[in-house]
Amino acid sequence: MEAVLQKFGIPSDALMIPITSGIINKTWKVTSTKGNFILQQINDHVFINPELIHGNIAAIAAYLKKNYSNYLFPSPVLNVEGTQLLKEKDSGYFRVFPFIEGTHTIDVVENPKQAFEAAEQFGRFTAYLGGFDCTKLKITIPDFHNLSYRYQQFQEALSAGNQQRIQNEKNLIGKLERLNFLVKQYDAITQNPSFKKRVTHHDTKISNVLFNEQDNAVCIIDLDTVMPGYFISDVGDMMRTYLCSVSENEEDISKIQVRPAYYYAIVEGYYKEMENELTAEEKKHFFFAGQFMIYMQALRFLTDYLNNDIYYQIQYPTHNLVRAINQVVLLECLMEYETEFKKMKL
Ligand code: GN1
Ligand code: MG
Repeated sequence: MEAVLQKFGIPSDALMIPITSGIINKTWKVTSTKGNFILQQINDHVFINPELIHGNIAAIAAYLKKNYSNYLFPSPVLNVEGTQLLKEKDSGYFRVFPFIEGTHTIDVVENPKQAFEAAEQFGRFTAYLGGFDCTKLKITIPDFHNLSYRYQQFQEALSAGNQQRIQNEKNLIGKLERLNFLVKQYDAITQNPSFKKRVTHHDTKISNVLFNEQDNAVCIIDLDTVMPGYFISDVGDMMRTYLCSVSENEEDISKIQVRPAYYYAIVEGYYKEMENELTAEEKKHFFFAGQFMIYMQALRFLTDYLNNDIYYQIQYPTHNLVRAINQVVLLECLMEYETEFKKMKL
């Protein structure tokens, strides 16, 4: 690590504190006499070609700088080789971001204002990049939010996965299978010309927004999965992570509830930037966005559990199972609000 820091011009005696909210890459806050930074080691099992991420970030940064010069976009720091991405022979890919002073991240949304602010930020990102040809972006993870593909991976896990785990989780598996009408609705969207592909963040969880001390959102971070996509990915992941007062890691399912005020805050924040961009057909699917993302995440967590935890970082053996159950409960809670939320004129 000392060698890595030095290659980014950071003194090797810097203090490194792990940030554990992400479950793919490894992240540290680095405090040094040269300033504060965020250091990341990219998970190159998940991101097979990290160069693609940095090509995307550079293209977007250049567009935003030219067209929205006041937009705060934390670009990675250059290393001694003059590149953003450092490849170390034995330990993989590293990059460093400037730490934006006076900001912090949160892990659960504590008030509707935070939900509004975050939704506005992610909406603004897509809206500002409306003139950027999203097909120029490289696909950093193929089929990332392709629900059909995720369902197929789930089915593969059911035949080739850990037999004991499959046996024990029959009920949960059955529940997810009965929800597969959501896959059909997703497939219909992919065939519907009224659904547009736009520059999509694909990871709009609340910890990917930096807030200042007044609880105002300052900017968004984590552009690793920025790719062409549907708005349901970003809006859906906001619902998945802002509607409930506890995170996907909560074991006590009695704490999993949907907070209507946060739903309305997401609509308002996102609409502030995107109302004129979305087609009427897309607007009709606003509620579906939440079902789509929560269902996909439940499938992905359970698939990983059945495959013996090869994808997500876990803290204990049943962690992915707990996450999958949590997401199914959240999905059921959301579906109880279907009639109420769909009354909102969108
Ligand atoms: C992963 O590591 P993190 O938190 O940025 C995952 C997301 C999931 C999320 C669930 C590349 O994101 O898709 O929604 O975990 N990212 C990847 O916590 O798989
Ligand atoms: Mg991420």
